Amino acid sequence: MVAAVYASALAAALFATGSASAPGVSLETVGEFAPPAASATSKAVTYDQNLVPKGAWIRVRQHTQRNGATTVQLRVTGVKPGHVFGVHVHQKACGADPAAAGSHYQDKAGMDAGHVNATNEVWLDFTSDSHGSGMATAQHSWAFRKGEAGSVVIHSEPGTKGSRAACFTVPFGAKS
Ligand SMILES: [Cu+2]
Repeated sequence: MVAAVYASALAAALFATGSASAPGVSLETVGEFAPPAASATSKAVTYDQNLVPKGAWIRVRQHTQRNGATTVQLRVTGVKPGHVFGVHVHQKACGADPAAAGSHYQDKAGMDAGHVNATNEVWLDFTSDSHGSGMATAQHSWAFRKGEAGSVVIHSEPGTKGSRAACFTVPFGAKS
């Protein structure tokens, strides 16, 4: 009974975000993490299997309205339980080298505290539950510039201090 109620709620949510008549950009990307050597054909690379084991899953959704307002949703399963992760949208696609994803995507470019924050960047920090699942949502009034947002990087710590534990290539869409 509980499962049936949950399923109907999920179907309603999918219908609301997946409507063909909705203006703007709607994107959903799903991946299964693998270490770099095994991920030549995967979009999801783990660099730290203690935090993001092989076989963990990630789903990223983007919805950008015609006025530019953008929502990014993150869902992960199979990561280390009870851990606080830092997550940001980065500029480039993932690679075998954790540095391949480049810097954070920013609405207005700058390296000071006035630019490196969750308002000017897309932060999706989350704490995994006892089963290793987690989710986060970020909402902004601005849209991505075309081709300048290419991945979601999962870090070992929240905020900006953690090392890169995993990366998921997501070709974020620009406002049409
Ligand atoms: Cu980051």
